[in-house]
Amino acid sequence: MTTRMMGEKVRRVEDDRLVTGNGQYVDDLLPGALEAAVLRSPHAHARIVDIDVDPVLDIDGVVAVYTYEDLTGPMAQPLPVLIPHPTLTHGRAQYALAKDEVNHVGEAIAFVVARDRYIAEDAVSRIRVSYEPLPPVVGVEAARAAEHLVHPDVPGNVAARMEQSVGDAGAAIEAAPHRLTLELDIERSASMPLEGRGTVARWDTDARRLQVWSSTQTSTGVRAAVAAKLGLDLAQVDVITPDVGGGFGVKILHPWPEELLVPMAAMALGQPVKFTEDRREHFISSAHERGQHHEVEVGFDDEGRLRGLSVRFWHDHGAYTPYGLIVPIITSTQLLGPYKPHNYRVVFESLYTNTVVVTPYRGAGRPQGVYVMERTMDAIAAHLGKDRAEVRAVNFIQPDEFPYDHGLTFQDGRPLRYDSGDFPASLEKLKKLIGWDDFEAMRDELRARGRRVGIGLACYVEGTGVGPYEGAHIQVETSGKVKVAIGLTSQGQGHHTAFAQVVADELGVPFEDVEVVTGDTRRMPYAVGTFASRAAVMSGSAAALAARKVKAKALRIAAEALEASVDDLELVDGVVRVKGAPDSRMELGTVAVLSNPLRYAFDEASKAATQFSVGNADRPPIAEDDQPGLEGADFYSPQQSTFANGMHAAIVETDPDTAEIRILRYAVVHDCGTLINPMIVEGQIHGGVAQGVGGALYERMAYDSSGQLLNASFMDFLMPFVTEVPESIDIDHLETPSPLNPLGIKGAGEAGVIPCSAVFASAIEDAEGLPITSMPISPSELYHLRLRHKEG
Ligand code: MCN
Repeated sequence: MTTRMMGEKVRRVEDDRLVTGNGQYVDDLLPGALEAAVLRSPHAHARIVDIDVDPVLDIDGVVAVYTYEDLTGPMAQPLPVLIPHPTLTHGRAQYALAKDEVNHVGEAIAFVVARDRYIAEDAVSRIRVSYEPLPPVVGVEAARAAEHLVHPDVPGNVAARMEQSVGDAGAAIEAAPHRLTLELDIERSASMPLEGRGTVARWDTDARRLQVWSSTQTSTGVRAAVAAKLGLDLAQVDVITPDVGGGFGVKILHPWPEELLVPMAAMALGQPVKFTEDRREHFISSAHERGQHHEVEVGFDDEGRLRGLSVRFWHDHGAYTPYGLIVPIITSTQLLGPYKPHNYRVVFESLYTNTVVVTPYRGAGRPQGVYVMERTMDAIAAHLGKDRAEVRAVNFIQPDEFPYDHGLTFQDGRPLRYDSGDFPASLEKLKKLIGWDDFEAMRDELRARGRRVGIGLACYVEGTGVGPYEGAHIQVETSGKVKVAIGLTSQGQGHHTAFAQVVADELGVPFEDVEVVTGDTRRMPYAVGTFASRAAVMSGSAAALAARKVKAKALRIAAEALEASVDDLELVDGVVRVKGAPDSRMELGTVAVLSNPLRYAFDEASKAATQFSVGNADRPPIAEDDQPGLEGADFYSPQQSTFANGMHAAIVETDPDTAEIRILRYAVVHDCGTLINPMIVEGQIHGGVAQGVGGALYERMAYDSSGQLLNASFMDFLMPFVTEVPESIDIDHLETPSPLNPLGIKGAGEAGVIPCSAVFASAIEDAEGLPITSMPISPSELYHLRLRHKEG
């Protein structure tokens, strides 16, 4: 009996290499390459009057200096605005090097290539730029006031205004027995991968081929952008993604200036060129997210059942819109979570500010949406004096209502339709896991002893596994080993393990015989990338489909050789055998040998290749419509996203004097459909919760009114240490398989982070008895909130 690998807690095959320091990151590659450094704007908003690079040109070791004036063809055009949307009437994109204006501190102005990084950095500091400072617009309030404009041709700083509604929210709220209004804020944060952005490129002048290694979440995206911007044929560009030390969204589809400038310089100079971002550059020139201000109006009945919900929010988009409206659209559509508001109206404005651009950061707009919806649920419960879990339960979409259509449309115009879930069952599991029903007594008892403890919960639904497609190529080698090429890249999600599990089961080979290769356009040139918790659904499905194809072919070839019918064969543990006749068998490696019409026979005794044969004299022919080689590829393209869901709960204690916030317990119930590897999913949840703790309690981008980021280092930008994240997280899974893909999978990679701000707001509010309406809430904010309430 062979072990089924799907659903097993298999240890990650990639980890030994990584934790023993044997990973290979971009900066480890092509030692001796020329190194680049970037001159970045010190102003949040300014016109560039003049750039003088002369003082740099004579520096020994400086090889080239580029400014906008040196860019030609497509490189002189703005970077693309990805994912356009009809309501994005005023989308704006930056240039690879600023043309005549800078719109945030950190925007790239000049690119210096030198013998080493020290020389490049020194040279950068000697470029003279004269600026004409312009008034900066910092934060949502200043953008709305529109006293100054970020882009002079964008009235009111409004990149886009979008509205969607179902039913008549206004009338329903008016007619409801109870009404509430809330104002809720969430501040800017950002992904902080250990490895920043990095690119190295080499141009082969003779072959006219460009090789690029990039720390990216999408090799094919970099390839497409580099080819288009540098005027190359796609086939002239290979992009290879080695180990990546985290991405969390910041390395997805949109090309960064440096990703284009490095290959451009490598081609021009005929020498390899490398750029490795430092931490400060990551803060001021990559991407941020989360910053939004929300106004909520809700109408409900005596049970807490939603009658109507109206949400208006303002999204701080930063200086440009590289990803169109994807983040605020996700907030606006996925805010509803597991609930049925019946009448819903959402309006948002996306606003330009002179700050770093917004691109999707793990969770992408959902942490804000969940925070808004769950704060609303808590407010309803408080207003009615009801249990917070109960109020949620009366609003749940029921298990027999799937597929459930909210009546909203998503970014691509398709309806937002949930495919599966069982919210009441998840809530019951969560309540048990955290001890919800016993908590009240415990809280009262601790309070009597002067301790402040509180419990909170939050529910969410997350669209995952977004299309359009993903593929897998599988090749069985003559040794019987199986190579699986997946087009997307891996940043630590355990793809090499998980997809090997899928293929081992689907093909019928030992897990140890399967090797997964990711992120190499030479191996799989057609792919989209790793984001939106899509790899398991997309590449998992593609790997299963490709494995089924290869298995069918193996059985066809083996059937000829064994003189059996395909229906009588099975492929188990890497051996094709006739069911019920154990001696009638053939190793999969032998099938691979037979699949090749041109081959040597191998003499076991002399360990030598003995007999060369062409054609099919001594072997059964491969079927007429088959192709040589025991290999095959398949692609998976879904009709719509799958919707994962989950619920988190936390128990916190706040110090009555210092306002320190301690997490006493944390529990998660998660439903990502069929689990490929529960240990990986749990690891993803742990990582997500750690990130969510940061977002809820510590991390914020502290801009001053002139647009300077005051905390652009790990000394000042507080991230949780191991001492701040929960000591353990209790996790329970619910598996409601998705009917939309062959394995029933839904995504899991972002789930951990999504409800954290909502959970901690709920728990701290419970402990303190004070309304929490702005996140993050650090001890000092809590302390000041207490003071304000005492005074007020
Ligand atoms: N998985 C599973 N069973 C399921 C669903 C998922 O075993 N039913 C496994 C998958 O096989 C995969 C992992 O869980 O190994 C995550 O799968 P998935 O939800 O498809 O997410 P992706 O692989 O597409 O990863 C993207 C997601 C996102 S959007 C961000 S941001 C993120 C994240 O993953 N960035 C990460 N997790 C990260 N983890 C690390 N270490 N580093 C990052 O940069």
